[in-house]
Amino acid sequence: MIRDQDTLDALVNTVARYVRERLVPLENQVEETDEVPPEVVQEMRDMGLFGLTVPEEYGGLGLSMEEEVQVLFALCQTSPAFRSVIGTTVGIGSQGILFDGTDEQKKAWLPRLATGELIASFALTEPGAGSDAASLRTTAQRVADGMGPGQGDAYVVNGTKRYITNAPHAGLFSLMARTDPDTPGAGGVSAFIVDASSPGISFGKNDRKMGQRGAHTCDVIFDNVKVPAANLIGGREGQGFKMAMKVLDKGRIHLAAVCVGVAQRLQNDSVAYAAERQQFGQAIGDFQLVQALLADSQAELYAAQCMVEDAARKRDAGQPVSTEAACCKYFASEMCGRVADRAVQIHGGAGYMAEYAVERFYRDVRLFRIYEGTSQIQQLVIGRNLMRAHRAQR
Ligand code: COS
Repeated sequence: MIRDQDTLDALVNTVARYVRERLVPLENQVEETDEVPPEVVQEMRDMGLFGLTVPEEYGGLGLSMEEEVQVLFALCQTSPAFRSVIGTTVGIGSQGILFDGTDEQKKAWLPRLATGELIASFALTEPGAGSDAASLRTTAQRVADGMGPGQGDAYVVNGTKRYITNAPHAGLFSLMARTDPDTPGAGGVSAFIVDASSPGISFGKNDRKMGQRGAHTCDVIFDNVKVPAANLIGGREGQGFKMAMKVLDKGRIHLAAVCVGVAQRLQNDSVAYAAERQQFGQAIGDFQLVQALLADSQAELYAAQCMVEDAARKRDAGQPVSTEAACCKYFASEMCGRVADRAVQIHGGAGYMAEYAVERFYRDVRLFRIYEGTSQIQQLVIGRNLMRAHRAQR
């Protein structure tokens, strides 16, 4: 946690200026080349952005969730691909190690994540296991002395993971695999830290996506990959699914903050365009029907921001936030979709043209309603939690 407000303000202002002056001018280049320039990745390392959520004792900034979302509001007022550079490392790829890892695992891996030397990816989804994550089929079979005589036991991993963000750049995977083939569902799943350079790992082609060019996903194929038993997260089998769910609870607040940042950028562009574009002898922003579009977006944006800040504070206070996280992800991602739609509408014909950023954002934001749990999964989580809480009370 950053202890004084001035230091946090300085960090947020530095990020905001970096976005404005450095990243926004690169957006078209990233779209055309499908690559965030390597020098930008290095600048993000130098700014300490890879270590936002890693505790100070492991070399990071150790931001609280409330602080993290403030940084994200600023960082995400540009193409989501830039956030993706650090997204899995500060988020879903590393947090399981932080929550459930042993001291040795934290010491071995977190410092290199904090500097950005290693990129972390979260490997849960499979060709046959998307929303139904507990049905995953990748196996990890324990073999005595599997690392070689006297080198310790190994888990031998076989299976395919799909749509894995940052996989082509990853140094490590937080991998969920089935250690107990006789226990179907969540109970048989364990979590591992897997060195991405391990023999037997291969990668599919980069996926061709609707948007978010510059952020890369692909299949990861594990073919008899030996993982040291010491890399079983937390040292206990059968805990991997719960770890993934805890990681996603936090990830969903993180992603909702991303949606707020992107929606703010869309709103800024829309207001600027409405003030500049003249029709019928006046700025279109002076017409009440255009103002109504802006007002709807502003109200929703403000609501989402308040939700995210509230959920982050509750999480920092140690309260369970599974319901709040799902509410945030659900509302903020749907909000962002509506704001993007209105932004295109306000821009009129220009909004359909590639030379305006809103056309690109309109495609980019579609993913927010899908990954890290679809809107329908968030509804299901919220509804189930309400019913459970009610029954537990009675
Ligand atoms: N925190 C801690 N533990 C949790 C949890 C949470 N948020 N959510 C569930 N668990 C635990 C449950 O308590 C249960 O443990 P017990 O059997 O000991 O009680 C176990 O995990 C299984 O939970 P559940 O029965 O709810 O699992 P389901 O198979 O019904 O799945 C959903 C639940 C659908 C919510 C889950 O599969 C999910 O989130 N799917 C979406 C996956 C996703 O977001 N994919 C994106 C990939 S990453 S980009």
